[in-house]
Amino acid sequence: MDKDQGKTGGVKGYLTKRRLCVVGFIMLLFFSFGFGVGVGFVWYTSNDTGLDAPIKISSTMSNNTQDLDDFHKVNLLRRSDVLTMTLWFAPIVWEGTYNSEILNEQFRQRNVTVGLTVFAIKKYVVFLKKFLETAEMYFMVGHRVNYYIFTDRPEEVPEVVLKEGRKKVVLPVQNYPRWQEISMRRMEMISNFFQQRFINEVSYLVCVDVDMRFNDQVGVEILSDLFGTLHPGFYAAERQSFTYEHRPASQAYVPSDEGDFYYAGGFFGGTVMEVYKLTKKCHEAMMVDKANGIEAIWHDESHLNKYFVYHKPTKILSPEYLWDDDMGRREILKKRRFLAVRKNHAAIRNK
Ligand code: 5GW
Ligand code: MN
Repeated sequence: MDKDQGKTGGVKGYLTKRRLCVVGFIMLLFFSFGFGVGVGFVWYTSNDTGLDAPIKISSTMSNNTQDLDDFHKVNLLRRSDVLTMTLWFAPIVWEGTYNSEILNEQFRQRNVTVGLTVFAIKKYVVFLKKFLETAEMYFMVGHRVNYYIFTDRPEEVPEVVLKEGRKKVVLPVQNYPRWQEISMRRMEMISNFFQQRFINEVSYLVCVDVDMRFNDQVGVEILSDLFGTLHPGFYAAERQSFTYEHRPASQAYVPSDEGDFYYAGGFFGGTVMEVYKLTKKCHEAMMVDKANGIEAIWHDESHLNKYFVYHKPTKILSPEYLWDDDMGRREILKKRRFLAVRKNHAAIRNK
């Protein structure tokens, strides 16, 4: 009895207020170390070097919206106004989340060549001049670039003076009477030139709309195995409002409890191999739809979005990389790098 009492008394005596303070302080140190490692990890991954290791991603990771909220809070540490990393640890690229100097140096050492694919079918050749001129000012400055211009009017491709290390490749292709098909067939045509050109000529492909102009730097910070761009109309939207294809009969169908972001059809890319897999798969899905007499609500964009639900991008570009002043709130951006050109739909599309 005495012994026990003594022991208890000893513990009590040992845990004086002052000692409690010391223990508390040590525990605080311990926790802040863990916190520091956590913050360091967020910092490290959001400063993606562009030299990517392949990332294996579970498609169910983002189904818990509570997790998404918590994750958003962690990311408040990095840039207080925007999400800078996905639940599968893909960086989301905004101005202020990367270091151009370091990245440029790394990609220069690898002597990377970047392919930029663009389609100018029928009247859309009118967009090429501004597109190419501004790309010379802002796209992959200081790196090797091949422009791949898919067109049914090769003679109307404008002569634009290109800087050293940059060249233009005109790829004659057929046109289609329906505009939806012009847009959708891009997937097929890109995949068709994989063997013949891309695999031998470039490391990465960047696939974009032509009715656009560059307005600020778009550099190697975008490069990764597989990347997509947040659509300027949906970057702040909830999943329920994403305009995925909701009819199960379409190959582009995304169930209402799946999907992370709504991506723009007008800016995606990755390594030649990843872009090949993406474009081939999307094209095949569109052919199945066609045979079944169905066309996805937003055409190739719907199929791209479906693809990204099950093949998570290894990097995501903020709407800085595909902006439309008619869609989003301009104030949220520090840079508007690639802008939709206003078009007279009636005049341009139907000729
Ligand atoms: C697209 C819509 C209606 C009529 C014609 C077209 C069209 C698209 C065309 O006649 N020629 C053509 O080359 N395109 C390609 O498809 C362009 O690269 C264009 O950027 C892309 C997607 O079409 P957009 O840009 O009109 O679609 P939105 O969603 O940006 O308006
Ligand atoms: Mn467009």
